[in-house]
Amino acid sequence: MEDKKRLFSAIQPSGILTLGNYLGALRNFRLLQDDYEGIFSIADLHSLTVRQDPAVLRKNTYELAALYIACGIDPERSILFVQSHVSAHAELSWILNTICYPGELSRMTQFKEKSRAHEDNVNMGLMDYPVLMAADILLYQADLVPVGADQKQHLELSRDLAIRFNNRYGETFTVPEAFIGKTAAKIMSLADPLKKMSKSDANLNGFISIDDDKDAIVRKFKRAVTDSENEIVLREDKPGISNLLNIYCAVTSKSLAEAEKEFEGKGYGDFKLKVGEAVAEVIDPIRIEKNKLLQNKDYIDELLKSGAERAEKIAYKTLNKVYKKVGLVPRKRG
Ligand code: ATP
Ligand code: LTN
Repeated sequence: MEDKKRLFSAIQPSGILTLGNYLGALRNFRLLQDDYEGIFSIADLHSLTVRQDPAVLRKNTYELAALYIACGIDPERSILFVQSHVSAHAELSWILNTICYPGELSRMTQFKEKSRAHEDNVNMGLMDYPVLMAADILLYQADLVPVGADQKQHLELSRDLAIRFNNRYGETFTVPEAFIGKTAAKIMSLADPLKKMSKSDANLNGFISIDDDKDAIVRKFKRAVTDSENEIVLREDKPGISNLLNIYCAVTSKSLAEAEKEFEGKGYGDFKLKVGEAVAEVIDPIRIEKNKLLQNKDYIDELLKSGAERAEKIAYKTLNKVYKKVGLVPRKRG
């Protein structure tokens, strides 16, 4: 374990996760945990940047913990914890705020999109979101951060802040690398293939949720927006079909050439059904396992408790180093 490089990632408990979250993020977490020391977080503080119903947020936090495990995160080997349980995240983000400039945050794509989507609640947290994310990553001296393509810009800022801090105060942080999967880094909405599949989409037909059963999954794929041709190939002017092909390859591990060959001469109806069935085959066992785990809240509480204890040890080592570097007087104890 000591020789392994370290990996950190997090997901917000802001709703029931989608096929996009699974293929773009969670699935890679599981694959990478064999080669890295994995640290995975439930980014509940990040979720507060858009309005949350407190009871639903609590429920979604447990849902996400169970989902991590159902997707194959091994809580013995990897660390799984809730972000707000380790207060060093909020503390380091304050320090990083002092070396980050408003212009860097206001030009972030996610900030602009979410400001538009939540016009009535454009709060400071929404703008500061990437700084808290940098704190998450830098606290653990992570070498690698697996995320979907939409988070690339935030990762760049984490790197910039690490380098800036190191230059100003001396070597302190590992500069993290993003890991963005090749095939499923950006799964698009089934209802509008030019838009990212997102769990907060108001159009329920746009996303496949981990809680959808086979019938719902197949129904949504049947309705997926495509085009008026009949060729099943990956092409820029065919975003709907390309998205479905991408999904099919990701869930079956087939290559694009294999998939295109398999569906040569077939109609869109057949193709959509096959994609739906293949997705259901992957999602079904995960949903069932997640719901089974949710029956045992005590077990999840216990895991999260020990996860926070393990995470805290690493996080405070970094935070103490940072406080010292910037000139804060250490508190005397005893
Ligand atoms: P929201 O809709 O609430 O903004 P989200 O669905 O974008 O949320 P996040 O919690 O922000 O989900 O993201 C969790 C992880 O899933 C991130 O690594 C993100 O890059 C990845 N991800 C999100 N949507 C997709 C997608 N459509 N395709 C691939 N990866 C995705
Ligand atoms: N912003 C991320 C969630 C997140 C994250 C992180 C991802 C919060 N902190 C640290 C990687 C590393 C998102 O997926 N929307």
